[in-house]
Amino acid sequence: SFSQQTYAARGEAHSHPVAKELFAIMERKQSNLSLAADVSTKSELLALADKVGPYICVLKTHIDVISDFDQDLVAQLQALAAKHDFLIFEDRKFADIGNTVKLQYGGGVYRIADWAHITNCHVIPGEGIIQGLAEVGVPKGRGLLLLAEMSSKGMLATGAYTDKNVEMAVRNEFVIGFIGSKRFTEERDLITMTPGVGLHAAGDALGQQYRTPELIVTENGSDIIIVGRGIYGAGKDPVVEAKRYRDAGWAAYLNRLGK
Ligand code: 5FU
Repeated sequence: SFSQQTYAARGEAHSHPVAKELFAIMERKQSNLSLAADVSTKSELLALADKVGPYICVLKTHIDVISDFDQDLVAQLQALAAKHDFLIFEDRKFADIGNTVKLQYGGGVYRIADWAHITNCHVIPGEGIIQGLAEVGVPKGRGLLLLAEMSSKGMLATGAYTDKNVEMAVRNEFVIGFIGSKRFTEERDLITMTPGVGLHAAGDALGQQYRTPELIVTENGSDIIIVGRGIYGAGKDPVVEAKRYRDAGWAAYLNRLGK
């Protein structure tokens, strides 16, 4: 199983450039932690990314919640990604027909494909969404995650719907993995990234549910933990918390390998 192999070995064997780079970063930094940086201004986002950058493999953004977004923000994020050696994942959750998502991914105010190494989509419209995104993303060397599951209470991505995500991921080279809670397939080395990870609470008032790095990485075989408020939440020192989650995620990975 890919879960029994090191990130380094998986990176060397991988055919997708984004996955290859991601595994290499994880190994270099000994980190399978992604920061969900859900702050609402440019200065807060840049300050948080600069502080926590040394401890993460991926910075996950919701660029449309930044009230003073401009192209300089993107340039500065890219500079921080180079400085601290992490990838940028815009958690856009595209969900429209192929032709529309092409416009949304490549253009508009945000021009996501120009700066996000990774983005994601729902497959609710059918496989054309992947084809539309691929037309923009493949020439730019980007990668896509499918939302095979979500972390929130009562979410509807289950059973046959989740299975369809896995089938579509296996046959589309642009897809590098999933958002979900576990490893889904051994057919290609598809990466699972898991949000809803926290050591601080069981959930929030709006349906979020938190599980531990041990459950997600050691038991379920997921590859990357995504942590937001557990790191930057009220009263927390983001550097202290990022180190804590980085260490917990890496220990869970070493346990999985039996080391
Ligand atoms: F796809 C998903 C999902 O199923 N659950 C999520 O929580 C994405 N997320 C994102 O992860 C969500 O939009 C937040 O950006 C982040 C979780 O943040 P938290 O502060 O750790 O709860």
